Amino acid sequence: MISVILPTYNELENIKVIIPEIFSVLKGSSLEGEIIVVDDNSPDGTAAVAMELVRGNPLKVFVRENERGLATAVMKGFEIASGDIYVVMDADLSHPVGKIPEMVEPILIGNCDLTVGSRYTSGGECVDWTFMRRFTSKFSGLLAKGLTRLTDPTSGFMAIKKDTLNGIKLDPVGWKIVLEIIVKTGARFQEVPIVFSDRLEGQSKLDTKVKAQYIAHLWKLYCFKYPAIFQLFKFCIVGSISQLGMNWTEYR
Ligand SMILES: Nc1nc2c(ncn2[C@@H]2O[C@H](COP(=O)(O)OP(=O)(O)OP(=O)(O)O)[C@@H](O)[C@H]2O)c(=O)[nH]1
Ligand SMILES: [Mg+2]
Repeated sequence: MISVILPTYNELENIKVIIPEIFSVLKGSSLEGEIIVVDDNSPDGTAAVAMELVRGNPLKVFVRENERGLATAVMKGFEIASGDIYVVMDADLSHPVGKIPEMVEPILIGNCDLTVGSRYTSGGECVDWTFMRRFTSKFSGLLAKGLTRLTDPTSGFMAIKKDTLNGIKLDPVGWKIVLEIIVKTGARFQEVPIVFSDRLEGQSKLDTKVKAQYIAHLWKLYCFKYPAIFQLFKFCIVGSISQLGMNWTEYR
C-alpha cells in the first residue's frame, strides 16, 4: 500500500483539487493507497476542507496545533501512515500528481529504495521560472553537492520504502527532508524527471527564515557525513578563543 503524505499550510484552494486528483491517479494505476494530510492549523481552514473530503475515502487529516515546519510535518505523516511506501509531495500542485506511479514503480520492482522527482535531470523542467528563481534554486542545490549526487537535492517530491527509515533518527531543520533522509540512510536512489509548475493558488511559505534554516541544516548534515569537518571547526574555534584570551591577558 502507498501512503501519499501532503504537508499543508494555507492550501485551501489547492487541497480541494489535489486530493481527488491523487485518488484518481491511484485508481487509474491500480495502486492501493491512502492520503495523509498534515496541517499546521492553517488559519484559512485547509484542515476542515480536507476533512470534508474524507467521506469514506482512505484519507487521514492530522492537525498540529502548536508546531510549524514542513520536514517535521512530513515526519508526523510517516508516523501516521500505514503504507509500505511513502510518497511525499507539496500540496500546491507544483509536483505532477500523474507522476506518482512512476515514482513508486522502481521501488516496487526493487530497483531502489528511494525515488526523487527531479527538475534538473534529462526530461525535467521548471515552467516559466525567472532567471533569478532558476539561479537561486540551482545555487541552493550546488551547496548540497558534497552531500549527494542528486541533480536536484532541494526537491520536495519523493517516494521511499518504509523499511529504509528503520532505526534512523531523523532530525531535520526546516524543509529538506529528502536531503536528511539521503544523508542519514544512504538509501539507493533513482531520479524521476518532473515538470515543476508554479502554484496557481495561495502563497509560497519559502521565506528568509526557511532559507536560513536550509544553511543550518546543510551544516548539520555536512558534520554528520564528514565528522572530521566538525572536529576541525571545534579545534579552530577553541584555538581562536584561547588565543584571544591570552592576547587579552597580555594586553592588560
Ligand atoms: N504542515 C506544514 N506544511 C507546510 C509548512 N510550510 C509549507 N508547507 C507546505 O509545504 C509545501 C511546500 O511549500 P511552498 O510554500 O509551496 O514552498 P515551495 O514550493 O518551496 O515554494 P513555491 O515554489 O514558491 O511554492 C506546501 O504543500 C505547503 O503547504 C508548514 O509550516 N507546515
Ligand atoms: Mg510550492
